[in-house]
Amino acid sequence: MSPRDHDRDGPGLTGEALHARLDETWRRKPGFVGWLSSTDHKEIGRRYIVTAFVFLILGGILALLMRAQLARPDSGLIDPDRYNQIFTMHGTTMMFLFAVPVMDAMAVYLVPLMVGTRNISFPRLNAFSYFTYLAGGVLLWIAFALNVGPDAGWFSYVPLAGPEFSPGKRIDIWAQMVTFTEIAALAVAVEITATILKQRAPGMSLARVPLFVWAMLVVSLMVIFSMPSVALTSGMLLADRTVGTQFFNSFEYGDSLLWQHLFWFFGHPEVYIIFLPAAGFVSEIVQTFSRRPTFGYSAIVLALVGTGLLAFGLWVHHMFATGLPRLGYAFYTAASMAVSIPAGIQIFCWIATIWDGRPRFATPLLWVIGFIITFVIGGLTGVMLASVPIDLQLHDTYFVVAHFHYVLIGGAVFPLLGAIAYWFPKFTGRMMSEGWGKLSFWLAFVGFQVAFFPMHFLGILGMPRRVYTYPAGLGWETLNLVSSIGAAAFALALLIFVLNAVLSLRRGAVAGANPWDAPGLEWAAASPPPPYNFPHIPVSTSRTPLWESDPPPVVYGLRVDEKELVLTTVLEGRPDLREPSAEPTLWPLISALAMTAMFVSSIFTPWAVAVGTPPIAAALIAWFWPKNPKVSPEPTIE
Ligand code: HEM
Ligand SMILES: [Cu+2]
Repeated sequence: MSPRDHDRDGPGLTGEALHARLDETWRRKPGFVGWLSSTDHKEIGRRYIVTAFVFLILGGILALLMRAQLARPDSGLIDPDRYNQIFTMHGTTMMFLFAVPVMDAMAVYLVPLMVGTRNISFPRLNAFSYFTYLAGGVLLWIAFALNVGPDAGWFSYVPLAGPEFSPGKRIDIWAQMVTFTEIAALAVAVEITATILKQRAPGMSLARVPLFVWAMLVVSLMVIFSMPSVALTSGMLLADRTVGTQFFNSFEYGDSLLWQHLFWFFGHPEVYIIFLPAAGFVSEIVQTFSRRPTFGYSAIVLALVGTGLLAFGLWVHHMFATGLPRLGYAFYTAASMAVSIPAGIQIFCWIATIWDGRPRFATPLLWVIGFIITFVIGGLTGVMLASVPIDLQLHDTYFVVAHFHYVLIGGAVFPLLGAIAYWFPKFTGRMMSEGWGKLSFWLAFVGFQVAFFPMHFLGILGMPRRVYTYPAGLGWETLNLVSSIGAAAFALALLIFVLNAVLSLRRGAVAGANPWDAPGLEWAAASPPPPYNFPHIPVSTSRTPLWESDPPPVVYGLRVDEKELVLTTVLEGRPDLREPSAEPTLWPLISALAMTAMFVSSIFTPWAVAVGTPPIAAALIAWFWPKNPKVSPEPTIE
């Protein structure tokens, strides 16, 4: 027997022998260095998820501080300067360090499993992206602890954020942190796109791709088109502040509105970059717990794509109060209202699925129902704000704060928590407690409404956002107090959720591979999946493969002594090539460190760019240095 025959998986090599062989090939190196150099998408995804939740908790603590300050009129708990830092840090943390990264993180973990492959494409870039994200977040929070936290709001409008009105380092740090997180998000977008287009299991034609995966494909393309805009604009801001360019200075032929255009060209799609993955979670959860395929698959895919396209046509609705040409008002109002159509289509499809199925009201489905109710309210206030006269009235009041928390928390955090409860057994091998899960859901749902519904009225009564206090006698006292109590209840619910997750890690019931009787390929892997995900690459037979046959049919013939992947054709998912997946290495970490050194010191001197670039280049060259060229992959699988 030639060594080659021996080193393939096949009908002969099964059970323990196969597992041991694959484990040896795919397992990462032991110890701390092994941990730092890991390129396993599950390990990086898990790290990413945990880190994002840490930022959620930090951002949540800031939210509670604000609500404590606003609970009573004329409160002196927090001084105005700290308050400015706190709301800016809260918004920045939630958007840049929690909401987008957590969706990326879920995708990094889930997409390879859902499409039936052994690792994400570009696994080293994946490791790199986590470290850059972490560096950006740590930079921001260290600065905040040192009282140099940014204070110009999470969208840092110029001229307030410009050199004249924001001297010091606060805004520079904000601008660099944005760049870090955008690099991370772009890296993940590229990996996810390539994984979805080229690494799907044999048989998974585009018409069989799970809806969460579809959502992530659309989101990744949106990231690729929108993130450069914010990275560019934060770079221009930094240049204005450090080397005296005048991009945003209207007195020197710059244009301060340019900031808003470039920022919201990213900032509006960002909302859908957060919402569409959540919609993907919902489609998966609804399907499993209604025990029937999601109603209207093609309609949902079209809705996802439609949202992705429309989202780029309405950034200007954030700028209605700046004074625009009349035709602009009409166009962007129409586009803003039109984007509710694809959302509506999806909502009707989900309701139809539940209606027509045999629903089992486990916690994940409860979160979805809470999501539908809350998100619809947020959508309705969104349509109101899309109308220019109403927006001019309510602009920068608490009505807007109510609206965006309805869509961000209702539209993304609720589905996310449902998704964690749903995939928790896959992540950890254990079930989360249903009792504590239901308690956390009900407390969160009620607490959320109590916290944020009154803000609509506060806004209509004229309470502006971003004020650190207000005088008594304006009729705002009771509503603010109620809102703060609701916020505390909501925070308690999140705490219970997190505790439930932590305790279930040890004490939860052992799950098995497919505890919910779910149809997706990720449930064909063990729980938690081994480093190689699947002992044999599964074949997709329909949109709900495990409802056709569990375990699914598999292909044979991959090497077991090398990290080999199957590449398939973009449209039909026919097996095409075998390709080695990159080995783990420390170079992504070293590159990220070199980049961090350059970015952080460039806040202090522009020379850092010149001095800091060669080390980055050296690290990248080492990273991509070709070594032990692999046996060239054979073109087909037999
Ligand atoms: C316990 C839950 C939360 C509470 C009580 C809360 C409360 C608040 C408050 C009081 C403000 C300041 C409003 C102002 O003065 O203008 C605010 C702003 C904001 N929140 Fe939250 N929030 C929560 C969760 C979230 C989450 C989960 C997200 C995003 C995923 C988020 C995103 C934002 C953003 C983007 C801002 C704007 C910040 C700025 O104006 O610069 N919040 N929130
Ligand atoms: Cu918008």
